[in-house]
Order: sequence, then C-alpha cells, then structure tokens
Amino acid sequence: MIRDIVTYPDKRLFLRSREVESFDRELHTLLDDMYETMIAKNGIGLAAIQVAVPLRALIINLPDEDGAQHKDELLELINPVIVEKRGSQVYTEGCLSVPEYYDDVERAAWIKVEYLDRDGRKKSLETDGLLAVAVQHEMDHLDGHLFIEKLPYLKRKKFEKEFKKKLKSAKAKVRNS
Ligand code: Y12
Ligand code: CO
Repeated sequence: MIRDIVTYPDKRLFLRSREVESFDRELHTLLDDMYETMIAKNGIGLAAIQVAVPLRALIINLPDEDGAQHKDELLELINPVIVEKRGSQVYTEGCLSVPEYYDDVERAAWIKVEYLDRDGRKKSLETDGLLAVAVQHEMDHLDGHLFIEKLPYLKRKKFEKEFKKKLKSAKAKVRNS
C-alpha cells in the first residue's frame, strides 16, 4: 500500500524514532509499504518517520547507471548504528519530505554500519560514495534531522525564503479556486 509522505515543516520529522523491538508481520508490512511508496514517489531512500511511523527503520534502493532500480538490491536497515567513519564528501541531496529543494551537503566519505535485517539478524555494511550519503541522510531522519539543517546559514535562509514563497502561492491558489 502506498502511504502518504510526511513533509516539512511537520513536527513529526523532528522527533527521534524509537528502536524496533518486534520483527513481526507488522514490521514486514511497514517495510513493504515503504518500498511501494518510495518507488511510487521516485525516491531512492526512505525512513519510517517519512510515512508517519516513528521507528528506527530505513530503506535504500539506488539506481543503476541507466537509472533503473532493482528490488533485489534493496537495502533494509533496522536499528542502524554507524560504528566507524572516515573522510568527507559533498553531494547534492534531495528528500521526499522536502519537495523541490536540493542542495550540497557534506558527509563522511566512508562508513561502517551495524544493523539488523527484517528478521532481526545482525548485519554489517562498509560503504562509500552515494550509498554512504544515502545511509547517513536516512539515519539522520531516525534522529529527527533533515538535510536542510546541515546547510550553512545563508543557504538555510534561501531555503526558508523559497519555502515561504511556495506556501504563499499555494494559499493564493486555494483562495482563487
Ligand atoms: C543521495 C541524496 C539523498 C538521498 C536520500 C533519498 N532522497 C530521495 O529519495 C529523494 C527523492 C526525491 C524525488 C523527487 O521526485 C521526482 O524527482 C519525481 C523529488 O522531486 C520533487 O520534490 C518535485 C525530490 C526528491 C539519497 C542519496
Ligand atoms: Co530524506
């Protein structure tokens, strides 16, 4: 089932999500719905809070060089913890919860993450490049943080200005309809 995406400035996006304790059918349905929602909305990563569920679960499905996403490459990370990180990289990020805004964010270049899979089995992932960016972006959601919070002051102001302008024009549209 495709679920609604929670968007900025909804206060739920700023809450710390709680650990997953039950690796049951309810969790599997949540993960399946997150996948369906992410694909339907053209996303490559999604955290549970983005579909209004405050649990420490995230999914990532990076596209191949032709832009195609393959379900057999889907990553599901439950209760992830970054245990090592190195270096830095800058990538232009976007987020389904912050529509129509993209900006450069600096993050670690290489990370090692320990997590559980959907059946509660311990896993570990060492990665760099885009996947490292995606994992760090989605893990920030679990702690109630959005990529726009990492922007320098002037870029954050630019975001707020664009957001207010969009809100104003959306309100004018409703008034004139
Ligand atoms: C690198 C950087 C960020 C991430 C986190 C995951 N981000 C996304 O999946 C963003 C998806 C996204 C999709 C949009 O929709 C379309 O392009 C049709 C979009 O467009 C609009 O807002 C209009 C914005 C973001 C992983 C790796
Ligand atoms: Co996001």
